[in-house]
Amino acid sequence: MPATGPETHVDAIVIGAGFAGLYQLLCLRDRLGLSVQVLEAGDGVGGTWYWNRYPGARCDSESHSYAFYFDEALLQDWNWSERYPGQAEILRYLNHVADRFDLRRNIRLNARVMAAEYDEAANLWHVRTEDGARYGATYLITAVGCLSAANIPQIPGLSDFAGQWYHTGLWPHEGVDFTGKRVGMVGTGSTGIQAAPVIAQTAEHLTVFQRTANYSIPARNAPLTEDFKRWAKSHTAEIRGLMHASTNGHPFLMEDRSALDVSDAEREKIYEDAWAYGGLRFRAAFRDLLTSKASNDTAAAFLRAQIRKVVKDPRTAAILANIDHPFATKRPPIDSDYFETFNRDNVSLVDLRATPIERITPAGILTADGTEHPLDIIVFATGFDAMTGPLLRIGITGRDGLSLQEAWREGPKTYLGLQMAGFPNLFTITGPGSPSVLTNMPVCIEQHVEWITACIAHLRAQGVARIEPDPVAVDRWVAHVNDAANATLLPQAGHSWYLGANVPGKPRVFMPYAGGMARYRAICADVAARGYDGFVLD
Ligand code: N01
Repeated sequence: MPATGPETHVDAIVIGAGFAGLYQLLCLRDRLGLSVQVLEAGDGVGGTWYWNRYPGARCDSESHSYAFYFDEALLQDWNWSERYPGQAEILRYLNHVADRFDLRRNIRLNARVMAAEYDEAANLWHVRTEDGARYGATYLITAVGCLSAANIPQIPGLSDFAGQWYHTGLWPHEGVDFTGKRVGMVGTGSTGIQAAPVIAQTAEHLTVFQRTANYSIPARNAPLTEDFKRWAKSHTAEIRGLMHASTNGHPFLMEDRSALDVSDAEREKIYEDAWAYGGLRFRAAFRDLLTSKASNDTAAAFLRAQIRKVVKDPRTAAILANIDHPFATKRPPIDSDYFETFNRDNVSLVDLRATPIERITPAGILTADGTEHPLDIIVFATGFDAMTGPLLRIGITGRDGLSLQEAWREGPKTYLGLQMAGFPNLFTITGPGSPSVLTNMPVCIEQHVEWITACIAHLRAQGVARIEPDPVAVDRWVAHVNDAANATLLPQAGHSWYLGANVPGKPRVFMPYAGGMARYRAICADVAARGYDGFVLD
């Protein structure tokens, strides 16, 4: 592909070649017969799993559910090795999917999209990549993920640091050797909680800088038994059905009981069992953990007590258990020996609430109490400019020169998380306003891709040139997204990335749809069945 030259015309451009982009390509090309160009910034497919190669990177969804379910033969042929799939295994899986369905011939790698502009007269999206290549397409579909724009904190002095620093989401492919190094890790979200135990195994010393203490539940990862593998392969329809029926797209349903309806002893036993079983299923132990503060308090108390039981040094345990938000109002991490790691001699914890970071010096991190923590390597496990960041960084301009930045000045406004008013024929897979990050992502991605594919098929069958949402429908959906969040405890974690609170200056709006995946799926199906109600087709 030449670095510059005439515009290449296709029916559809897909940005990104992770789970979403790969499946969208397959559907548009093989099911609808469209010409499709996928543009991918990385030099390989895999999206999240291409970029996030930090130590300990592993999915929190169980392997048998973290997969495409659209093709039975693919389900039967692929073998997962552990209860939770590691980064390298998921990347192998996505490469297998790309090869199996002959997807690579329509994917351009190392092609970061720098601008996408809608041309009303031609009804075309003009797309430009970093190297100057130009494309034109009727349909533009973003498959850029929700957690792909790294949030690197603006801490004074970083450029003077004499050692190396890394963000977990942009991890070097050759890996990082921590042997004999003094490592500082900033951030204790899902990523930091996965990385710390692994870094501690080789580092001379690991200092964890914690701003917000976090709950975590043991993953209990283990190799899958042959029995389980056989069971999963012979129950794919049942597993798919469960995932489609559940709130979060996982293959288990929430228990239909309140945490307040059982005796203290029964509740303790239920939590003990859920702790021993491990993983995100803990959250489903009672139906009202995210809707009743009193119920949530019981889970929070249990989880804080577990931290105190595991961590031997009482001062360290107190800092780790000093959690300021209800359980699961920030995305609940699951871990392999996270709290146990603080019992190691080569690991220490700094409480940034008591002593915030003042600056980074050439030799390490200086905290407000005047202590300079000497470091050779800093790992920023500081998360992402979530959901809106990946879209805003593309440089999207809709009708009449309306930039996405301008349209979303007060926060993201979408209809169903799928489209924005003023941006005809632009579809956003797992966009803000969809359940996305609150779910097991492949389930949510398959639903979005299939809805978009059916929608484009409808437009073509009916000879419709354009689709975009009615601004009234957008306002109604934004209000509904807010109502759904406010019906839960989720907005109570005031510093969560769900609210955009982790990025200075970002509007505080609860971004994902908290009404549940099953309900969302039904709403989308209903909208389509009623002739794309709320959309303008012309
Ligand atoms: O990011 P996070 P993440 N100074 O934003 C801290 C998914 N995921 O990469 O809470 C000091 O959750 C910040 O502190 P605070 C999953 O959806 C999935 O861990 O803002 N600290 C927090 O502790 C997850 O939720 C999987 O006060 C600073 C941490 O950095 C999402 O990705 C694995 C700081 C960031 O936590 C993001 O997780 C991993 C600063 N200036 C991730 N800025 C799997 O399923 C931020 N922090 C495998």
